[in-house]
Amino acid sequence: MDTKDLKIYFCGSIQGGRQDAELYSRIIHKLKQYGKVLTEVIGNKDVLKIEADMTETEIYQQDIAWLDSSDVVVAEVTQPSLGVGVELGRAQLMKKKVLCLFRPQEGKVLSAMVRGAHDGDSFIVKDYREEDLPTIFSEFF
Ligand code: 6IA
Repeated sequence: MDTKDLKIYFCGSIQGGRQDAELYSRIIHKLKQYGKVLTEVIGNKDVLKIEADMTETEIYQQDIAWLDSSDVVVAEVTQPSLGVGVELGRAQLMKKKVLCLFRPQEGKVLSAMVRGAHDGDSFIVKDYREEDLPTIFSEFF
């Protein structure tokens, strides 16, 4: 498959905290080089202010359907988020190719349930700095 046809499910914290929202937006911009990002709204810094016209059940069902339809899952996991944890567990059960990105920093330790899932093949966990992203993505895709 041409990488441009890939469906990419990006995961990032929403209710877990929006301190990395601008970084998510830059990551999504880079991912668009490789395919269609299904979850672009995660990069919108005003996402918590958007008037939702969907119920939480509808959001959940839409996200699970998008996850199911995706070819790859990329998650920024530095800011802990219950929703991202759920998505990663589901993606693993769906046998998706997963890339988790963590920025090591003072006071933050990535959950063993994410780091421990690294298998070097279909579930990849990478410690990174933002400037490493072009290389990481070109190796992953
Ligand atoms: O527990 P969290 O809220 O931090 O979970 C974040 C993850 O769950 C993201 O990776 C999203 O894929 C998914 N998620 C959580 N809330 C929403 C959402 N809210 N819309 C889409 N995906 C979500 C409504 C925003 C809407 C008003 C524009």
